[in-house]
Amino acid sequence: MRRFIVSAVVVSLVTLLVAGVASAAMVKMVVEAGDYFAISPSMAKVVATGAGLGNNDYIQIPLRRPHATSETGPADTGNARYKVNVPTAGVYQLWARTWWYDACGNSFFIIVDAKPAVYVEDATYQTWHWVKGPKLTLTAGQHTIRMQNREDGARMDQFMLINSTQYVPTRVETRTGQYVVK
Ligand SMILES: [Ca+2]
Ligand SMILES: [Ca+2]
Repeated sequence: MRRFIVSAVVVSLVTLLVAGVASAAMVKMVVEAGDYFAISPSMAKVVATGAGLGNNDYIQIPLRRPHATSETGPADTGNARYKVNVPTAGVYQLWARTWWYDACGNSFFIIVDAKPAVYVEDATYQTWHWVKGPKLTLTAGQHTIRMQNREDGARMDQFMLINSTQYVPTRVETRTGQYVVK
């Protein structure tokens, strides 16, 4: 009898825990850089097999000659535009898997819907790595995300939106095509 009561309590606790987790379900949206619905120069898509990339592609603002040696404004508004279907309203951490040429080629503008531009950057050069970007407050439904030229020599393989502050990506993520509208 006593064992039965303990079991019943444990079952109740597990039920509560599962319900709690379900109400704050993690949403992870992984977008391949090549899954844009529109692109305009100088943003360009590059196909590169065997380079450890998601879907063997990336987008880039090609390196200009001469490459800037100081922080100057971008030469054009080249960009790639994506549509994502956000299943649950919330605050989403943006991460971008990037490759930067140098300190004058290490950022992209990010423009969500008609909001002011923000950007992503860090100081790790000439290797693919994830960079933590801005936090975005998103309603449920469709949103447009524009990755735009800020400096030449910047590349992006994937980007991710996740409603968790705990998750830190370290390698190529599995594309979640169900959230992307092409
Ligand atoms: Ca820079
Ligand atoms: Ca890719």
